[in-house]
Amino acid sequence: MSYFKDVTAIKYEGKNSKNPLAFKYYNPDELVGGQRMEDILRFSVAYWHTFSAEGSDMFGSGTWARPWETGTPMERAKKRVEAAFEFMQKLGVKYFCFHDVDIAPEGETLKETFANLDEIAKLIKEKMDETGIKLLWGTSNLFGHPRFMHGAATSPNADVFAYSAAKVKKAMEITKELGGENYVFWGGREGYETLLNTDMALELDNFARFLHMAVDYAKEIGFTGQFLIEPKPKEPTKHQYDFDTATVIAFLRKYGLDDYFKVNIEANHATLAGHTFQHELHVARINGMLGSVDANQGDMLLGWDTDQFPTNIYDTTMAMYEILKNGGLAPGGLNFDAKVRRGSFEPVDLFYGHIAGMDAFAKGLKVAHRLLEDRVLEDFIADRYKSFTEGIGKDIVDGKVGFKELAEYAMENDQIVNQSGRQEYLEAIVNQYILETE
Ligand code: XLS
Ligand code: NI
Ligand code: NI
Repeated sequence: MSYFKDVTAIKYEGKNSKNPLAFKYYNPDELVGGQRMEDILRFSVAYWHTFSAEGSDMFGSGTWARPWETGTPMERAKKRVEAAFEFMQKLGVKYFCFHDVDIAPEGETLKETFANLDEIAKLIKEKMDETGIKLLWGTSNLFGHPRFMHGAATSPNADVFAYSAAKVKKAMEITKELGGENYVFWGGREGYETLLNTDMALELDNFARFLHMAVDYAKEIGFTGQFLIEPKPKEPTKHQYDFDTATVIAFLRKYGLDDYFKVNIEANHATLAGHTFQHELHVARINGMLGSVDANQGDMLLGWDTDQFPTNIYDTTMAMYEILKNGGLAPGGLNFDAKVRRGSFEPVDLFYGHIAGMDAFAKGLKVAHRLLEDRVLEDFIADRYKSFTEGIGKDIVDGKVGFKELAEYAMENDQIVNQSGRQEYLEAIVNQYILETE
């Protein structure tokens, strides 16, 4: 059974191709800085948006009516596996990610839920072995079901905390079984609506307890994948505890968890937090915490998580700039946590969305590589801060002076001369690199 009959394997045809089902920039075997593009970019397909979701929104039901979504919940889950692997093979993406509930339906009891998961995980394993497609990360959905109305690890209800632990334990076991290279914790409903009913201190302590238990259990079962926390500032709760990268790092350090976790940066979550995608990547990188990326983009005019396919080349360029400076993302990758619009309801739109995103990142990679090779921003920035490499600046950096010495120095040097930051000049150069890169 084929679900994408009209589509054959997507090939690289180069920038002059007019074929919408071909890559214009993404050429997996092409070397960029001596490394294969595919190995740098490590693209991944998100199971939930691409195979499980139905295209519903707050105002209307699903529009996508996927041909594999027919029959009983377990029949649908099995057909979804078929569709997923056919899609990923044709697209030429080597990784995928899932939540427990994306792959198998919940049963009446937790036991039944786990049995469903085991059955589908077995099918997935067979497909993985057959195709060589790998699991970038697994996770557990701790936000969809009504039982998580007040949160999961930060719920005021200890039974929910226990239930959540059971789900994460199982999802970790399955992730390990499938050779998952990472495990993600996105906060879901870990946050609050009002302090009138919330013990924030206890909720945060409990959240940390939960994550410590996860670390302990990973050690116990020998799961060696990287743990990732995915920051997000709003949705579903008004105040999400994992607001942004800086907040997450402070939390991890406070609770002694920073050696075990890195962050999974999602572009749309960055912009919802009032940051650029690059800012979040940069904060993670300079703290040694950049683990993986949920590649998507938001809409400047909309205040929610629209999870669109990333097509903005300026953003992908600056993202790849940070990723290259980070020495890549492995064992993380670029996971398309992105969905086609509700009106893009045909299965072929899934290809168009991914191809657009892959080409945008491939182009961004090439531009970023050239920017770095030519040290365009590097040299400018080094020069801008050169006052800290000599004289009084060096003394500051070397810890040789305090306020007293600095005051004495300032008395003698109080006619300050500054240099231009040259923002527009630099923006023009970046544009030139984008336009000139083949
Ligand atoms: C939701 C998140 C979610 C995580 C995985 O906004 O992006 O999809 O990536 O739970
Ligand atoms: Ni995400
Ligand atoms: Ni999102």
